[in-house]
Amino acid sequence: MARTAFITGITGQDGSYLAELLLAKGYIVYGLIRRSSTFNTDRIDHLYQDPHVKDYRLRLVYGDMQDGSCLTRLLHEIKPDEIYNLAAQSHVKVSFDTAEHTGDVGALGVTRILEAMRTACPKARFYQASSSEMFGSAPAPQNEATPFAPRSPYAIAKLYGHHLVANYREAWGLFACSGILFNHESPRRGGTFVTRKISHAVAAIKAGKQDRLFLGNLDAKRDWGFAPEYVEGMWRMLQADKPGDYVLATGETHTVREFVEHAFGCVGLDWTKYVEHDPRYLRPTEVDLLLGDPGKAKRELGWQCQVKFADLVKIMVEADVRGLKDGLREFEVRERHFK
Ligand code: NAP
Ligand code: G4F
Repeated sequence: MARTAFITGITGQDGSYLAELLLAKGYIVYGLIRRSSTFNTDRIDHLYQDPHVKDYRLRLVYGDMQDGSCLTRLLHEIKPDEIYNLAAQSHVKVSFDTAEHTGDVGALGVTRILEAMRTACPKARFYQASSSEMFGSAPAPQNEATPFAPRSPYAIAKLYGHHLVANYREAWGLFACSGILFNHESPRRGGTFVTRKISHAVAAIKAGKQDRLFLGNLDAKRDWGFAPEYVEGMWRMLQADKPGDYVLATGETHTVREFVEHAFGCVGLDWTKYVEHDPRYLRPTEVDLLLGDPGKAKRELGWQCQVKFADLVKIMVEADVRGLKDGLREFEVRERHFK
């Protein structure tokens, strides 16, 4: 019988890749979507309409991480085998402006879904989208044993969720895992995260549609990987013999400046002519250096990333260049990337 997965955050970057992966493996996939005034399912529309996704195996259900009774009802009805909790207000800078909301969704939302699972489907397997942001100012390289030192309301919300998962594992015996994922990107990355902001701007500048790119801190260092590989790691965590926490990362770190240099270099432009500093993109507290040690995931899950920094930049810039050249709109750029 087909296995059933429930994904929160299915309309986001990771949710869309994960849905694709699970459907390809024959799962029935339930995705939680929010009511919004304009439809925001563009990252998964190709799956919803795909004739190869037979028998309506992708099923979208309305709900919200802020609505615990809805989550409880849904899990009672669906009784999934696997739950992937990817929903969050995921923008670090925005979390300083919307701290309460970010905590409600990213921290209390985890309580709501774990409580729903405990009563409705305690035998299910649970994945929590924890984040390398939780390491904050902790010295690098960071792994599962590194003490956390969060530097934003977003990171603190994630840390609450992370500890709660460990508690529900110990207290109630749930099969619950946290993936401590370092930054992962793709052509489906939201346009206000720095990598996609850069790749899109490079394409627009090359096409003569934009003349400058305003950025904040160019010195921050991140461990950037390729999102489709990271969702494979999430799935592997739930197939393991026992639940645990795992770092997924490339094991390399690069500055934002290096990303900019490489991205402009992909189209033969000198970035210094186009990039300007804008203090509005600075954060009240910054995470200066993230560099992950994915050794445990390699040893225990056989997970290892293949796409490294230079290839990632190229994939993203080329997707945006193609998208603009063909006059594609945002969702069409993403869709083109599927094919
Ligand atoms: P994303 O593109 O921003 O997607 C976030 C998803 O959460 C969207 O589907 C969004 O739905 C949903 N969501 C937000 N608030 C919600 C609510 N109240 N109820 C239900 N759904 C809600 O994020 P992503 O990059 O795919 O990341 C997935 C998860 O991994 C997030 O939890 C993020 O914090 C975490 N994470 C990401 C990275 C990374 O580098 N990408 C690294 C570590 C951890 P709408 O479309 O309706 O807004
Ligand atoms: O792309 P960012 O906004 O990602 P950030 O803050 O690292 O968070 C992402 O990764 C986390 C994993 O570590 C996830 F948990 C989280 O959900 C999200 O996906 O910023 C990266 C760096 C920062 O240091 C920021 O200060 O880029 C710097 N930056 C410089 N100029 C900028 C800009 N960031 C953005 N968003 N916009 C700029 O103009």
